[in-house]
Amino acid sequence: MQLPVINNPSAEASSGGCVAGSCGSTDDQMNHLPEHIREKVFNHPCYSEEAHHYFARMHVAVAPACNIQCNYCNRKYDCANESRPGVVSELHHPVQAVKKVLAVAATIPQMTVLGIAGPGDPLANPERTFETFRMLSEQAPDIKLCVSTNGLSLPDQVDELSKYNIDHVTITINCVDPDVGAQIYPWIFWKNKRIKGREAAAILIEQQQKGLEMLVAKGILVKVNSVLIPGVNDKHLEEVSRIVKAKGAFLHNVMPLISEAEHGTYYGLTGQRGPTNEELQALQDACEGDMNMMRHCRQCRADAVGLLGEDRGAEFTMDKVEQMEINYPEAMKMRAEVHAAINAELESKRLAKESKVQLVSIQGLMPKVAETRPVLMAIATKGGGIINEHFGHASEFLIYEASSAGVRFIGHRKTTSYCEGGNTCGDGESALDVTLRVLAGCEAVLCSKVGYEPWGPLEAAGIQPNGEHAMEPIEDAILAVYEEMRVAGKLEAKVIVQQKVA
Ligand code: CLF
Ligand code: SF4
Repeated sequence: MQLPVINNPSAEASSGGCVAGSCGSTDDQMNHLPEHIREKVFNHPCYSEEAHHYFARMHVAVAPACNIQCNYCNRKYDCANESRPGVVSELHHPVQAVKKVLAVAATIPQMTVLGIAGPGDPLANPERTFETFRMLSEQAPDIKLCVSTNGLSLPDQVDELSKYNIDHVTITINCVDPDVGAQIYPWIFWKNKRIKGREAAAILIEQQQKGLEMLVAKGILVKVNSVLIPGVNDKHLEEVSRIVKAKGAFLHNVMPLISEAEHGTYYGLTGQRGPTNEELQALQDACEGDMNMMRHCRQCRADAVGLLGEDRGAEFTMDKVEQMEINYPEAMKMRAEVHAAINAELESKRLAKESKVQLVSIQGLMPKVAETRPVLMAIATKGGGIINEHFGHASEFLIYEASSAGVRFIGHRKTTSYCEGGNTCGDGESALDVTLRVLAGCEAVLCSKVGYEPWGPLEAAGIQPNGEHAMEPIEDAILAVYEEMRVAGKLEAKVIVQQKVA
C-alpha cells in the first residue's frame, strides 16, 4: 500500500522530552540483535535510528511534580516553539491523556510509542503515571509504553512498571561521582526531607544505579540519558558510559546542555555554556567504543507529538481532541496496515543493502574505497528515510559521515529555515548565515531543491549544494555523491590539505 505522508506543518519548530528522558541503534546493530530484543526496538523511534525516519512517538504531560532539582531545568517557562524536556503547554489528567493518545493514534497511524516524560518526573507522580499506563494498556494494546525518569524513586516502582508491560525505561544519569553530582543537583526531596549538596547527589546516584540493575534483571530495556555539561561532567561521561553498559543498559544518549538566560535556569542565568557540535560528537565517539550510542535524540518536549524532530502537539490540544470522534478498533485496523507497509519497506531496504554489500565484496571493491577520507554531508528530509525537503524549508539538517567504512549517522543540527526566517534573526545574522554556521564542516548539502540565491554562499563556504537526488533514499544518495567526489579526485586532495594543517 502507499505509505501515508506524515504531514509536518511544524517540522521547522523541531522539538527537543526526556531529560528526566532519551536512544538509537543503527540498522546494522539492529540486525545483530537477538529476536526478542529486536521485537522491542524495531518500531521504537528512539531505540532504533532507522525507525525514527518512519515511526512517531508522543508524550502526555500527566506528571507535574518533581522530586529533585537539576540546574538545567525550569518547568515554569513555556513557549510552543521551545524544545526542551520539562516544557509543556497543557497539563493533563490521565483520562484526558488517554483520549488524546487515542486521537493521535487514529490520526497518525505511524505513532507507535507513548512516553511519559514530564513535565516533572513521572515516578514522582506515580498515581497519575500508572493510571495512564493502566488505561492505555487496556484500551490501546498495540501502543508501546515508555517512561523516562531521574531515577530517584525508581527502585520502589520497578514492580509496578513491569505490571503494565513497559519494555522501555530511560534513566537520566549525568554522573556516578557525588562531587560531580553536587554541581548539577542543588537538592533532592527524599524521605520527606530536602537534602542538599554532595549528600543529595550520592543518594540520587545510588538509587539510579540500583534502579538500573533491577530493571535489567527484569528484562526491561534501559536507555541512559546524560546531559553533557562542559566543565562539569564532560570528562566524566565516558566513565558513566562504561559503568551503565557493564550493568546492562541497552543504549546511551549523550545530549547537549540547552542553556539560555531567557529559560531562567540556574545554568542559563550563570552563563554555563552548552557544548559545541564538535564537542558533542567527540564525546559520543569516545563513548561508542563501550556501548551503542543514540545520536538522533531531539530533546523532546514533555508533550511532543509526531516524528522525532517535529511537533504536531498544536493539532491535538484538548479542545480539539474533545471534538474528535474516534473509533479505535477501526483505527487499529488502519494502523496495522500502515505498520505492515512500513515494515515491508524496511525489509526490502535491508535486503537491498545486504545484496549490495555482497556485490561489493564479490567485486573486490573495498580496498579501493578504503583509501578515501571521511566526508560530512548535511541532508534535508521530512522523514521516510528519503531526501524530500527543500533547502529553504529545512529547520534542521541530518548530518552523515561517508567514508570507506560506509555511511554513518552523526546527529542533527538545528537552524532557522531560510524561507521562513526572514532576512535577519537574532544578532543581525541572516537565516542563511545561521545555516552556513550550523553546517560548518560539511562538504555537501543534499536536498530536494535549492534556490539560486543560497547556492553561491554555500559554495563559497565549501558546502556543495546538491538537489540531484530528490526523493532518493538518504544513504544511497550519500554514497553516490561520495563516489562522485572520489572520481573527481576531491577526497585525496583534502587529505593533503589536512596533513599540511596538522
Ligand atoms: Fe519519549 Fe524518551 Fe520514550 Fe522516546 S523521547 S520517553 S525514549 S518515547 Fe526520544 Fe525524545 Fe530523545 Fe527522549 S528523542 S528526548 S530519547
Ligand atoms: Fe526538571 Fe526534575 Fe526532569 Fe530534572 S528531573 S529535568 S528537575 S523535571
